[in-house]
Amino acid sequence: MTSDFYQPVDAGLIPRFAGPATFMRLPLLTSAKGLDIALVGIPWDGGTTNRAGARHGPRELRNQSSLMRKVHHVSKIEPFKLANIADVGDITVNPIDLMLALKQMEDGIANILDAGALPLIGGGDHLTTLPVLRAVAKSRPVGLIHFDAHSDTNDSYFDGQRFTHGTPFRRAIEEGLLDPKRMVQIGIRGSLYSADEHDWAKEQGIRIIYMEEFTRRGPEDVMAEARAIAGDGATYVSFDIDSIDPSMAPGTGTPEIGGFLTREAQAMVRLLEGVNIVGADVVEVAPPFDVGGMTAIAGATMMFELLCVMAKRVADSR
Ligand SMILES: [Mn+2]
Repeated sequence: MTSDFYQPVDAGLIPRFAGPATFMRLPLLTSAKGLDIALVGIPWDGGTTNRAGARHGPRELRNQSSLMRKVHHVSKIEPFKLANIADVGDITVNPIDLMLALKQMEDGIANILDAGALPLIGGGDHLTTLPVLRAVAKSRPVGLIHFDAHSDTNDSYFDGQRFTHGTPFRRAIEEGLLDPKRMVQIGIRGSLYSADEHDWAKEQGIRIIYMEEFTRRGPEDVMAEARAIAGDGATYVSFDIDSIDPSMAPGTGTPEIGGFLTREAQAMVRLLEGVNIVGADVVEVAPPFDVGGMTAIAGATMMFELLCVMAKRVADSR
């Protein structure tokens, strides 16, 4: 089958360690015009409350994504045959001016959407998801399937600061970007600031599936519920790498033990097949805390898993 779609550099001709690193070894474009899915980096961690470093995530995700091949080994999905996909580079973000950075991220994602492509983002800390949602959910609230150790629905930090990587989903609900009744958070765990920390989220109608419940039920059962919560409507998928156990993904700002195995996370993302995904991200990969690139390869692999289900949906909707 021949195709006019962009293809990764052929690893049979040019070895994986050669050449400039782009997401999935795809061409680097200056615009998303003509693409179905745009792979884009947001190198910014200005919302991080503790250990910074996710600003370096996109570059290392690109590097490790050179290990991805063309065909998914379980679903046999071939994303680069099903959809036109390329790397559109990084959104330029001011590392000092938080409010300006949020505007730059929103505008950058809006440009991708205006070109007719779906964004698949390599972050960046989790506050990057807020401006992304401002662009993606501009015309209507969307659902959210959210993998994370943390709910990220706190109100504020440091004497009233409302924009941090612990607050994006509270802001997004307040701004009408997310329908909390179509939101599910999976893998939540770790010590809390206070016993009532998740009460606000639950009062909004968010379904929180704590790690202990996931362990009891397993990926198939949990994802059947997640798909039912998201329904047929437009849904965003946000994957925080700290949902994975730090023994497998130590390079992140807020590690919490007792997390997903990488294979459990992969199984869950595969079960997103058919969901009406309008954008997705992998966030909080912080290379300064990584060990031998193992967190970045987990992140790059999750991006490939997401790319497969997104490309399949694009092709099926054509
Ligand atoms: Mn998070």
